[in-house]
Amino acid sequence: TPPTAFAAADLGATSGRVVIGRVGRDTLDLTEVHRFDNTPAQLPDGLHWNVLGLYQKILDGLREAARTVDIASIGIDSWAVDYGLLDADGALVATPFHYRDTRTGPAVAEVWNRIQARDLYRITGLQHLPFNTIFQLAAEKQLDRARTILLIPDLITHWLTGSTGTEATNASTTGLYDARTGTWSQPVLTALGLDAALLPPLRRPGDQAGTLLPHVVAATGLPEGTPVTAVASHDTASAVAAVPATNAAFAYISCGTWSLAGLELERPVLTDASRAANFTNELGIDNTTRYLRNIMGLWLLTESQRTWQARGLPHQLPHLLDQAARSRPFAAIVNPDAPEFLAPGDIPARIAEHCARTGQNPPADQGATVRCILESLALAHRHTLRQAAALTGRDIRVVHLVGGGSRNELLCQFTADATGLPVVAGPTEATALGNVLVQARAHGLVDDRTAMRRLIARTQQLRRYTPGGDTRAWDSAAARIGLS
Ligand code: ADP
Ligand code: LRH
Repeated sequence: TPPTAFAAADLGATSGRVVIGRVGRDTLDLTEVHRFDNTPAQLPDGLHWNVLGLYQKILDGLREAARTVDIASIGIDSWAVDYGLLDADGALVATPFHYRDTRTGPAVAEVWNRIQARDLYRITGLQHLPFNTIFQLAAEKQLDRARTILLIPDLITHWLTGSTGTEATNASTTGLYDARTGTWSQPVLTALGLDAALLPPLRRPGDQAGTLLPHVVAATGLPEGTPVTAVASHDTASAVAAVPATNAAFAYISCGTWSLAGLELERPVLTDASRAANFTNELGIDNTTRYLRNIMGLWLLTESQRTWQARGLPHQLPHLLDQAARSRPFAAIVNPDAPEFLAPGDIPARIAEHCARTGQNPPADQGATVRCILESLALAHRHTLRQAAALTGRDIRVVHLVGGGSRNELLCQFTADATGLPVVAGPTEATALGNVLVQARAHGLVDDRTAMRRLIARTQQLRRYTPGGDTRAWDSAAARIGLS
């Protein structure tokens, strides 16, 4: 039998793509049909996503996919936490905010006044990030006009099909979802005074969300009745589903705009120690727990590149990475998760300030800045994985690094050296592969999670990095910024 083709639309914070995944008995092949930038817009009231533009690009990609091959189903995933509001007529109330918008500052304390952070963690198991949906909703000025809250992939799915639902892996990033019961948390909603009717019913990865609306059929050339399948619509959940692990003692780092580093568990860890370490218990496929922590990730690099570009300085990745490779090791180290790195702006200047504050000489040039970013990320990877192992009593034998960051050889090698563990890098498009394989599984083409991972391990290009270098140098660099 010939392979079956699925379309996956994957929206990352830096770029989006539509890919075709062809899945056969023992084959898996991914073809990118459309890639586009995801450029947020700073408006007078704050930082927003251009969701209509992204939707249009997805339609363009689907049209290209339809021209290429028969598409059995479509899956949509994106970054987490952000949402659109629909009014009683189903119209978008306002342009969705970007999670890097700073409006949630005062909302955090307001929420914790209504429900203590400790109680919230015991229910949701969610790490504290100032932009979690729960804080955004507390800062939301348009809630009175809203009848429905839709997370970004659910909003796109709604525009494609007219159906309304919330996919559960992404719901688990809101702060409104009970990690123990797998339902919206009524106690949390009550504490916040949020009407449960605003939140659409939950869907699970593999559920059918709906079929394309007639005008979408007309716009894309896809056949009438083409289904949209709920995938693990949180991009990180799709990426973790596609980690090509063959050894049970694996850790993963989904490395792109963010580094999401952690373990796959059978159940959440809701202890005070886990909360103190700010680990999250987000939902994975098959009701697994994604026990991980957000690390600031390659945002530090892309945002530095943006600053340099605006100043007319060299900003191309190959050049910068080459300069970094030639720079002196451990000249400057920062804690990548310092709050000042979250909002858009002049990251190189903030790194210099951070160094000055911590008694270090600021990086001397662009190469030194990039080296500082990559070594600091490797140290944060190491710190996070060690804590994950300690908090769960798990052994880690191998680190799978997936996402766009797996193409950064320096970062992969640094991560192996810092952790003292072998790093298996790839696939680069883990998220899109996870999206495709959840659809393929819903269509009966793949048996289970293990089979999905084996198929990826067998068919995708992976690169192995062996730990080396001077372990003690990493130890002392870590100690310098309290990341031991
Ligand atoms: P997201 O889904 O969050 O938008 P991706 O997984 O697409 O992120 O990863 C994007 C990142 O991957 C870029 O910021 C860049 O740093 C890195 N990257 C992409 N291509 C390369 C490459 N050829 N070499 C090194 N790094 C790369
Ligand atoms: C990665 C990601 C991450 C979230 C952040 C908002 O794209 O989904 O898992 O914490 O974006």
